[in-house]
Amino acid sequence: MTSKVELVSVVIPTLNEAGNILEAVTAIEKDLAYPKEIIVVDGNSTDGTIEIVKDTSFCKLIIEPRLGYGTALKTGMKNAKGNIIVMVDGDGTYDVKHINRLLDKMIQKDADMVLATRMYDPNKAMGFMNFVGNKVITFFFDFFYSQFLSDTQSGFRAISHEAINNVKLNEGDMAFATEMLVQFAKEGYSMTEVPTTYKARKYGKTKLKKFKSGIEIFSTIFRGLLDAEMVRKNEEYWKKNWSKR
Ligand SMILES: Nc1nc2c(ncn2[C@@H]2O[C@H](COP(=O)(O)OP(=O)(O)O)[C@@H](O)[C@H]2O)c(=O)[nH]1
Ligand SMILES: [Mg+2]
Repeated sequence: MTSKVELVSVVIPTLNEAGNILEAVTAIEKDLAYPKEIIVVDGNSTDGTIEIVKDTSFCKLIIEPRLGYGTALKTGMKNAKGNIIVMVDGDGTYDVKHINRLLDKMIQKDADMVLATRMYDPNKAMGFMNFVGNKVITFFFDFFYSQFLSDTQSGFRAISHEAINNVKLNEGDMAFATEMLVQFAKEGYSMTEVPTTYKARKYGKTKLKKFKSGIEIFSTIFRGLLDAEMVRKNEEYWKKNWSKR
């Protein structure tokens, strides 16, 4: 439950995003209507990203030399002071102008997480393979965890800091985003969406390894179910046997 925005910590992972990062952080600094801190977690970029971030007066820079999207976000979240964390990529693909929509919806719905969904984007900027992969993953996730999300792979989210502190997150790479949803669903935290638009990457390359991440994401979804099943069986076992002690 998040009934009030006290401070928003925007956490942005970057790895060689020199041509994208300034536009993203400048837009956040300008458009985010709530009290904020902007934390960039960089994986030792070699293209000048670090210098660009240092030159802004409004970003906190953390260097996380251990590679991985999830590892970078976890480090950023650990250092975040806000009661709400917004995570967003530093590659200029998400429309950060919509950041207030996430927070407004969070308050309006008293939600624990709000995701920006790219599935209603009129420009359909997502690549075909990413779109299909996302749809399949989202179908399985919604079905098994009784949710109604349309874009489980969205990396633009507002999250209750308290809720994220209550769940255990182990994935170090792209499956981190799905693991978070699995853990939130299992804990009964509420998740909802707002529509956003999406742009193709203008500079640099994606770090997503589709096959490797696909396997990791599916095993995260199924591992979550095995755990849930085990908990349910344990619970049944104890209920049945408690009185026979
Ligand atoms: N610090 C850090 N950031 C990363 C790493 N891998 C990806 N990122 C950043 O995480 C965001 C998402 O990665 P991206 O390559 O765009 O993945 P895609 O959106 O799935 O294509 C971007 O801002 C990347 O720069 C990493 O190992 N370390
Ligand atoms: Mg990207």
